[in-house]
Amino acid sequence: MSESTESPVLSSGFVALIGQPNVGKSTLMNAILEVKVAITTAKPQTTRNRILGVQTFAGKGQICFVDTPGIHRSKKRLNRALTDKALRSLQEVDLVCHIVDAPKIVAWQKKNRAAGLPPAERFVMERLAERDVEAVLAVNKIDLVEDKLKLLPLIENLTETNDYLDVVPLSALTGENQSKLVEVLLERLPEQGMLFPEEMLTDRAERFLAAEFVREKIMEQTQREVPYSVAVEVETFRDNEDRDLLEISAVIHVERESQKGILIGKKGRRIKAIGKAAREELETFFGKQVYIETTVRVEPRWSENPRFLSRFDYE
Ligand SMILES: Nc1nc2c(ncn2[C@@H]2O[C@H](COP(=O)(O)OP(=O)(O)O)[C@@H](O)[C@H]2O)c(=O)[nH]1
Ligand SMILES: [Mg+2]
Repeated sequence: MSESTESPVLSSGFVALIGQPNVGKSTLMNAILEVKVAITTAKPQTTRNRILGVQTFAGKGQICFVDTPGIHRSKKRLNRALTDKALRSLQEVDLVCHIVDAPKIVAWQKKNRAAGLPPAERFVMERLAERDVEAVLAVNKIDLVEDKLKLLPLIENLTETNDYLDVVPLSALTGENQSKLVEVLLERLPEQGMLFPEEMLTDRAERFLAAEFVREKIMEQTQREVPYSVAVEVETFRDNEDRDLLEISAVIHVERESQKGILIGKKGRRIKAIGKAAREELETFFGKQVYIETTVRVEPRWSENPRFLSRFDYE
């Protein structure tokens, strides 16, 4: 048997996307998948679950991303559960992709006239170092760093604590250098053939994705504590083939009566706007007309309630 007739074994494996809240983990995963499976907003702590996103690169391999909640220090039960969830995923993957927000760190250094890292970033670095995992560093949002010369000293600061296999500056928003990251990840993953069928996108059910799109619209359209006091559950997800329509009903749980008032808004205007924005997003995703009905329900202090947290797979 000559070796030249054998096709090469493709690389594949699980890559955890980890980092502080709001550094662009979900945006990066969606960009590489070319589909939005994880919701993203300008607010921190948008992601609350581990979400698998699979992309197959023909002839090269398959990357199975594990998008995670942001790692941060907090006293709140929900936030601690989310950080724990992210840290646990470190142990369950082949490779870690640590993402940092370049312009944010540069701004912090300028403000503090310091060359080190912000405490919140050091917190993530230390958690990584403790676990002794193989990691690649993705220095994100370089589209917002005007002076590209600032990137070199920044990368030096970032690589002082941990030994990264590779460092890739990139932008998840513009796509700059994204293919370089893909290349680097594929190189580092084991040669073990495909783990999932080529058309596999995520392990999350349609019901979960629908609830997440609704939560994204709420997070975008509300302020202060309200985005963090909301949990969304899809009760009905019915494909009405006669009418070629997806029928969805969602319950929006809030913690207080006042939050219910805010969500519904004057003459129901806000909930209507949320429903409309969610419907448009769902129609794009499912490629089908959607009818969506929402109900707002008060569930006092759900974010401190272990039973509720596990029902939503937050804890
Ligand atoms: N300018 C810029 N914004 C980005 C980039 N990547 C993510 N963002 C924005 O950063 C915010 C947080 O992104 P998200 O993916 O939700 O962050 P996550 O909490 O780490 O998952 C969103 O407003 C994104 O649009 C980037 O490369 N450049
Ligand atoms: Mg996220």
